[in-house]
Amino acid sequence: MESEHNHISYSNALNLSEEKLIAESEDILLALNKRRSLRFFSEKSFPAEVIENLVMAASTAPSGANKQPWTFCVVSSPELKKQIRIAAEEEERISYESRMSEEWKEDLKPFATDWQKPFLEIAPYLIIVFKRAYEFEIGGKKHQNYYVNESVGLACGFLLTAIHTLGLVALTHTPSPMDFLTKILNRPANERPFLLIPVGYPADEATVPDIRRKNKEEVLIWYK
Ligand code: IYR
Repeated sequence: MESEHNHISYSNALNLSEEKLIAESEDILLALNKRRSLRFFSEKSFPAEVIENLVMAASTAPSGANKQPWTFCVVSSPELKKQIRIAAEEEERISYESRMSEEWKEDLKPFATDWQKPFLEIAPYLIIVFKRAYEFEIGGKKHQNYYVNESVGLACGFLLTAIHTLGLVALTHTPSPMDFLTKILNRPANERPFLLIPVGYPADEATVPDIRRKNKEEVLIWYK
């Protein structure tokens, strides 16, 4: 391939046999199927270096034109966590009282959620993922990013998978609206909050809703 741009050779060769491919893919399914969104966290913490590695693992996700249009803000300060909880609960209280439809609240009944979000203070780390709609070029001109929601969604998927792989737990929390995070974390105009992800260990008495995953026939259609 002729290109004025440099390409480098690629290899991730494991050369697994077909049997190994099947066995290992089953293991991946079993492992990922154990992931659950947790709302009950332990106060127990772990080294910040772990979070940094997890964030950088997330940042390996594919993105439109490799713009990597994300910023991961990690909050461990108790004062900031408290501010975030107060602001999130205020928005959530209004949402549950007047913004969410009856149908929506009915759909949420199995999860037993309400406006109260104590996990925002209990979890040792809150990762607030911001999407970057555009970048500021030198001189202040705006340079648009591409497929920003898809890219940041993928990075969050990588992050959740990495967290789960360590036996840690997380919640994909979307207090709505989320602009309070822009203010509290003092983020620039090109960034918008995308997802708030508390990370930690599950509380000893943690429970999760008894829900089921769709089966193969419901999610997979073959065109052979
Ligand atoms: N943001 C609210 C409501 C909520 C909405 C959905 I869609 C969920 O899957 C879960 C909760 C809250 O966090 O309670």
